[in-house]
Amino acid sequence: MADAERTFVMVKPDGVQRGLIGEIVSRLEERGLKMVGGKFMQIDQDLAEEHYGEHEDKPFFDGLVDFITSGPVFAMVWEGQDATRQVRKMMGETDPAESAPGTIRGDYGLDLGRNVIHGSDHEDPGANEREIALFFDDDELLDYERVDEQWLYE
Ligand code: DAT
Ligand code: MG
Repeated sequence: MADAERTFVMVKPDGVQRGLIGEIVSRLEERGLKMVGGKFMQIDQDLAEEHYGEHEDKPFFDGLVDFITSGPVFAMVWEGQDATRQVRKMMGETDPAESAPGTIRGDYGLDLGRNVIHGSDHEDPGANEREIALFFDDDELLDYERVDEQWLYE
């Protein structure tokens, strides 16, 4: 496998409330990505502010922090070839209204502030590792082989 990497993915509170955890996990699993960590959790204020620190000066920051702390989320780490960029492509655009049908945000969202899923930014080098470390301890991430890997990668 070339470019094997890990990326941070999260079903946001709206996705949890709307019963979309299974659908989102299924899409990533069926694509061939491998879940190596998962945690159903409530994000507190400090973690929210750190996770979204790059947006602290934006007008939507407070609303974003309120939203992401408003209910449980399902935080995950997924591994695979070019995983960060591929997850972003599967998510669609930041605004669900601009996201193509077939993408997660394009199929399950309508509003920018309720866009169902988070994935590390592939255009921000190190964002994946930084976010994984923020949400998971090393011993919460598992190394294992999926039985289909020899059929997924040349
Ligand atoms: P993404 O989640 O696609 O990485 P981002 O990092 O630019 O997008 O922004 C983080 C989240 O903040 C995004 O998922 C939804 C919210 N958001 C972004 N831009 C916004 C805006 N102009 N108004 C309201 N919420 C916004
Ligand atoms: Mg982002």
